[in-house]
Amino acid sequence: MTTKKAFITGVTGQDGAYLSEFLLKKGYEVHGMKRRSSLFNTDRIDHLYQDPHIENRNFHLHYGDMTDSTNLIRLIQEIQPDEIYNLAAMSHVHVSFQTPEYTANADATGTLRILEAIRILGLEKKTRIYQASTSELYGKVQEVPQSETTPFYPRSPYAVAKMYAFWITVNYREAYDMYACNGILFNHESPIRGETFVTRKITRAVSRIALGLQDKFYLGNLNAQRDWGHAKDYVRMMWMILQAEEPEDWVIATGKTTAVRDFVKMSFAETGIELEFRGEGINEKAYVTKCNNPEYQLEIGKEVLSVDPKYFRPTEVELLIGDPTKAKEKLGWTLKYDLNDLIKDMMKSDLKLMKKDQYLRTGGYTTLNYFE
Ligand code: NDP
Ligand code: GDR
Repeated sequence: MTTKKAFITGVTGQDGAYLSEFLLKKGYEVHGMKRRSSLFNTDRIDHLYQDPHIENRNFHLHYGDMTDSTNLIRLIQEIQPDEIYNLAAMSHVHVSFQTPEYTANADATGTLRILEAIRILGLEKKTRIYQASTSELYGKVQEVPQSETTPFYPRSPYAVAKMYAFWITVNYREAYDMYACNGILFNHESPIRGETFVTRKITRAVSRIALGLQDKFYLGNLNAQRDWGHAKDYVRMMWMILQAEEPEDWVIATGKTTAVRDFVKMSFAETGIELEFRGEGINEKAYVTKCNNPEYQLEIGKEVLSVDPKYFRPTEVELLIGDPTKAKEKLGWTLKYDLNDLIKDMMKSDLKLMKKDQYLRTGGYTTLNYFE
């Protein structure tokens, strides 16, 4: 049996790292595309790295960028992948309001570049393509829960760019008979989630506050509701989507939704700290009402969270809740993690990380001043 080759764009991101690990365990030869950056940006995949001097490697990294067609064509020509997972994107919804043109270039036109590369190279019959679509396409609530037939109403430059990527993927599938699929994935998180997405921002801040490294933190819209799953479950589905007999588009979600405010309460509860929220809108704050863990010395009544309107978005997505019935029935989609498991996993990891920070501080190694 010949080894299957996968090409992953966005290999250094949360999903790219979990997917690489998953495909390597399945026996794939994995090729990942990373961007050149002035600092190392491979933290999430360093455990998979293989020295380029050893023979028979099965994990390869290539420099590239979604905004560079010739680079993408050359890479795909060299690799001749059986499967492409197009995960690279400017993936932060709030930031996309500040960098709308770049977001369109990387997320929308970038997807077109991959599809065109396949056509130019005549790989339509060989290469299957997974496009990282998103629940952000649903945007302004039209229907709940949201399924493959719910109309789209994108609410950010990111979502509009991803909507183009969704439809160009469908169009190339229909026009050129390509095996190209959209996975409409709802929010999925993990201990390696980017630090500025709300779940990781919360689990990091809660860990630091519990350990006395920080007094309080600030969030935006506490009422937003999201259907949060674990990234490990979701990358498995990316692969299953490309193993289906026919190329289709799929909603992947847990079917449950939770408000940002409740995610905060649940994260604090992991450290034995209970909270009460008082006030409304921009005046809402959270205070400690109980501290059941002797390891953490938080005084009752301490204010640990305020709202800062700078985190509000010009147009917000208030409620996401997915209906994964199609994936459950046709692909056998099952979840290994629920929200409690996810928060436990993230809190355990961030507490460990912050304890390391605490030890470094105590030892006097917090900041290395290169300019002294
Ligand atoms: P991350 O932000 O963690 O990772 C994004 C990846 O894309 C990183 O490897 C990043 O590189 C890379 N990248 C960004 N811009 C470019 C570019 N111009 N050229 C090449 N690479 C680039 O995202 P996730 O792993 O969370 O998400 C993966 C994909 O799934 C994204 O497309 C996202 O929009 C989509 N998605 C994510 C969901 C989620 O809840 N996580 C839900 C639905 C869809 P670098 O490390 O150098 O920044
Ligand atoms: P989202 O994720 O926009 O859903 O996009 P994010 O975690 O950024 O926001 C979720 C909700 O929390 C609210 N919120 C805050 N968000 C951030 N980042 N920071 C805050 O301080 C804060 N306070 C409240 C937001 O307003 C929002 O309602 C993610 C990304 O991974 C996308 O790439 C992906 O397509 C979608 O999930 C599905």
